[in-house]
Amino acid sequence: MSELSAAMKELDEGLILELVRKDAASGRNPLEIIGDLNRGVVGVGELYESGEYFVSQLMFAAEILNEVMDILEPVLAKSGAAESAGTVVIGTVAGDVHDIGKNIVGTLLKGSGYRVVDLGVDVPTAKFVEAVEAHRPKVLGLSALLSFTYPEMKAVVEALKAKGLRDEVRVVIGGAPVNDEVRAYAGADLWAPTAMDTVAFANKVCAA
Ligand code: B12
Repeated sequence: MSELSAAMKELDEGLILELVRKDAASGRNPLEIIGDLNRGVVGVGELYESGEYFVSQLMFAAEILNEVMDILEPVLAKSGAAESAGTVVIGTVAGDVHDIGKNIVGTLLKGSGYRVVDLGVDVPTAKFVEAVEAHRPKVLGLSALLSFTYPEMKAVVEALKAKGLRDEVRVVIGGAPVNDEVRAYAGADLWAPTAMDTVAFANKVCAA
């Protein structure tokens, strides 16, 4: 585990911000920095599951990541294409407020030149449909980390069908416990286990 991953796992805010600033200034690829942080966050999740960390520590991890993203977004923006590669709408489905992974996905997409319309968390089905109607994205990203919110993803896909919008947009789903079975259940086009899969998928869809 790198020093940055370990600092993330230990929630050493000062050291994390110092290392990220240093790495970013030295020209280290921001995607590698995010990779290190991701490994640390997985460690945070494990400590939570084993009872060593509590919800307050998870919230703190999310706060630290938001601060880190404030540092990395301009770096990612500089490395992205100047013109918009296309529009992507993302959001976390109704009933679910997890947003760390979704925010990473949004940041990476922005860094790759996409216009990202982030609807936030706990987004009702109707709001996803309105956003697809208004922004006509080629890709819609749905995030869900709670198993009981999987029906919400299916509901969004069904609502797009009912409005005749389903053929216009590719639906990609993500979030730690999601898998290809959930994708099939929801009627989505792709399950993206990592943020980079989302970017690769958007690149493929938008280039077509
Ligand atoms: C942090 C965290 C929280 C934080 C969230 C803070 C925040 N702002 O997001 C807080 C404390 C609020 C929280 C609350 C709860 N949580 Co919680 N939480 C987690 C935890 C530890 C880490 C999740 C995380 O951020 N991971 C880091 C990110 C980077 O990873 P990621 O989300 O997987 O994202 C990557 C990919 O999945 C993908 N991706 C993610 N989103 C998207 C979106 C798109 C469009 C795409 C394409 C890809 C993509 O790309 C990302 C980057 O590579 C997980 C444990 C775990 N192992 O995942 C539990 C976990 C998700 N939580 C869980 C639970 C049960 C809850 C609560 C119900 C707890 C409670 N009893 O109150 C509440 C629910 C609140 C709600 N209504 O949403 C369970 C869910 C179980 C299940 N399968 O249903 C988990 C799995 C823990 C567990 N094992 O019990 N939680």
